[in-house]
Amino acid sequence: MTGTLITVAPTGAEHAKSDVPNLPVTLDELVAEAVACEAAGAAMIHVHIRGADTKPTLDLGRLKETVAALRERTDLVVQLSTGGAVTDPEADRLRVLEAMPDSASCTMGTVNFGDDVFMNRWEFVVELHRRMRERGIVPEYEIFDVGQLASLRRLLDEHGLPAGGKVHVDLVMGVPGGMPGDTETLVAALRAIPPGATFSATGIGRTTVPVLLASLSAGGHVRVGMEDTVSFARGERVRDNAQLVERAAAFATLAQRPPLTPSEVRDLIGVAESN
Ligand code: KMH
Ligand code: ZN
Repeated sequence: MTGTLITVAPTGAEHAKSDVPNLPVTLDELVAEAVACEAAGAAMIHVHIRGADTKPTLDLGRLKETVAALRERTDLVVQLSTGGAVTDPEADRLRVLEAMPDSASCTMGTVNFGDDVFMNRWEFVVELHRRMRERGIVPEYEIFDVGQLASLRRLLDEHGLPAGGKVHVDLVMGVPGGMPGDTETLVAALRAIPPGATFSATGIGRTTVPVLLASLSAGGHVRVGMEDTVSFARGERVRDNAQLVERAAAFATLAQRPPLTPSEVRDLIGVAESN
């Protein structure tokens, strides 16, 4: 069995800086967190950016600047979110790819998202997949519910393998409206995953630790970060993203599947070394 890919998702689009003062929202804060997370064992970063007003943005200039800064200061595989915030229009989400990250998220269907709806129409998903392949950007297929894995199989059958020729999935568990974050559901999802695909899992909120342990025990990889939880333990707020990565790295090492390096992860998911 291989080592563990640890992805850090440091910011997300949901938490407000006013509620979570240690959330990295400026470029300097993001890069400082990224450097610390790489030192703690992360190999990939899943990036949402914020504007000067600290609100989520998909501004292309800022995205390009972010990709460049992360490449300059870290060796992390840089993955941009095309999910954005639930309010982002499709055109803006597609334009994210023009920032030319190593990888980008590609959510495989529409899902209720708390009190909101995270829209991912079939035609939009196909267009994301097509444009990523054209640009050599490796997708991470984000799965919020088990049925979305059937859509992934359909996508691969009808439109072929992604750039890099490998299929990597991230199970995002515990979103209110999506699949629950528990071992039984993770095992059910694995039955539906395309053969040969690699997978990560992340659990939102209090499902973070159970999902992390379930994924490690099932041979999977993990995503952690303040996008997914701002609570470290009952009654204890997260100190910073590196604290979550350190814990994931410790669990992975205990499971005898220590953290993979960014270079090993490029090989695992099919990102070209030159990116
Ligand atoms: N912020 C969520 C609405 C992704 O990054 O691709 C969507 C999300 C998924 O976080
Ligand atoms: Zn995200």
